Amino acid sequence: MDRLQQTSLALGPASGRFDCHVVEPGRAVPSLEEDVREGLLFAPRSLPPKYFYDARGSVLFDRICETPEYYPTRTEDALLARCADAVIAEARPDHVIELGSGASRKTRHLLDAVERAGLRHCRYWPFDVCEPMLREAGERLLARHPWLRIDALVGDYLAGLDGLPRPEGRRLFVFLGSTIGNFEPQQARDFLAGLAACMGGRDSLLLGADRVKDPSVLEAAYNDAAGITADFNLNLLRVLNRELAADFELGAFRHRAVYDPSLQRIEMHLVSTCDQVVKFGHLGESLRLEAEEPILTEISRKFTRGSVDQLLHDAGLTAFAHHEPENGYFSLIHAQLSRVCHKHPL
Ligand code: SAH
Ligand code: AVI
Repeated sequence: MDRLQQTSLALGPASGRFDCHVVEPGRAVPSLEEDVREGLLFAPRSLPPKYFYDARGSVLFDRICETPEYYPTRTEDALLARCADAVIAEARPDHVIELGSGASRKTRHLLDAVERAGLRHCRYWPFDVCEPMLREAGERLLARHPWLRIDALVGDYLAGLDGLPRPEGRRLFVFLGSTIGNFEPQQARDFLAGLAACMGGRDSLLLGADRVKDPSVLEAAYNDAAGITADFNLNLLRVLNRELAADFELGAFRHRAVYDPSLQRIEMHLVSTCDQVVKFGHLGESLRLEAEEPILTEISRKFTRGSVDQLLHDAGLTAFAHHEPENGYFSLIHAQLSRVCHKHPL
C-alpha cells in the first residue's frame, strides 16, 4: 500500500468492508489554473475533460448513460453481461482494479461472475478522481455483494499509475466506457503502456472501446434531446466559476458535438454565442471571446477492431479475446502483456 494515504469512512451497515485511499501522484500534473493558462487563455482553446467530473458532473454523466441516444453504456452493459463469465474464467482475479470507475454500474456483471466462479475473496479497487461518486458506488455494490471488500482509490490517473496498489495475486485491470477514447492517440498509448508497466504475467486488462459507425448515430449520442449532455458540457463553466472565481455566464455559451470522420472522433465544444469578456478572479486574467468562438472540451475517439488492436500492440499488450455485439457498435477487449501472450496467440 505504498504511497496510499488512507482516509476513514463509516459506511453504516457496510462499515469495515470499505476503505478509501488517496493515490499520491507519481508525477506532477498541471493544476486547473495551469491548464487554464495553457489551454484556455489563447486560441485554439481547450481544456482537459477530467474537470467535468465534480460531484454534479459525475451525476450528469450517469444521467447521460440513461438517455435513449447514448448507446455506448447500454451496449457495453449488455456485452459485459454476456461475456463476464468468460472474462472471469480467463482472469481468475484476486483483485479487480477499475480505472475511471465512475458509478461502477457495469462492474456488477464482473462481480456477479466473480461470485458465480466462487472467487469471493476477490477485492474490488475502483479508482476515480471523483470521491463522492466512489463512495456512492461503493455503498451500492456492498449492498449487492455481502462478501465484497472495496478499497476505493481517489486520484488522477494521468498523474501516473505508479501509486496504484500492487496487491499479491492475479489482477484484472478494467477500463470501461471507452474512456480511452477521451485521450489523444499518443496519450492513449502512453497511458496503456504505463498500465502495462504495472502488470505482471498473470494480470490482464479488460478494455472497452466504442467503434466507428454511422455519424448520425454518433452525433445523436452526444446531442441528446433532453439536453443532459449540453448540461454536462456547460457544467465545466460552473467548475471554473467555483474553483477560479470566474464569471462565465452559462447562457452565453452553447453546446456543440460534431463527428469528424477524418479523425474518427466526436469533438465537443462550448461555443461563445456573443463577443464577451470573462474574468478569472483568482488568476487576475480575463478571457476575450468572439461570437461563435469554440472551446474544445472533449474528444471522443471511435475505433475499428484494427485500430484498437494496434493501440494495444503499441502499448505492449495483446488482445486474446475480442467481444462485440452483432452490430459491431462496441468492443470489449481482454488483453495481456504481449511477452506472455503465448498462452493465447491471436
Ligand atoms: N467507467 C464508467 C465511467 C466513465 S466516465 C463508465 O463506463 O460508465 C469517466 C470516468 O473517469 C469518470 O468517473 C471520471 O470521474 C473519471 N476520470 C476522468 N478523468 C480522470 C482522471 N484523470 N483520473 C481519474 N479518474 C478520471
Ligand atoms: C467518459 N467518456 C467515454 C464519455 C464519452 O462518450 O466520450 C464522456 C461523454 N461526453 C459526452 N457524453 C459522454
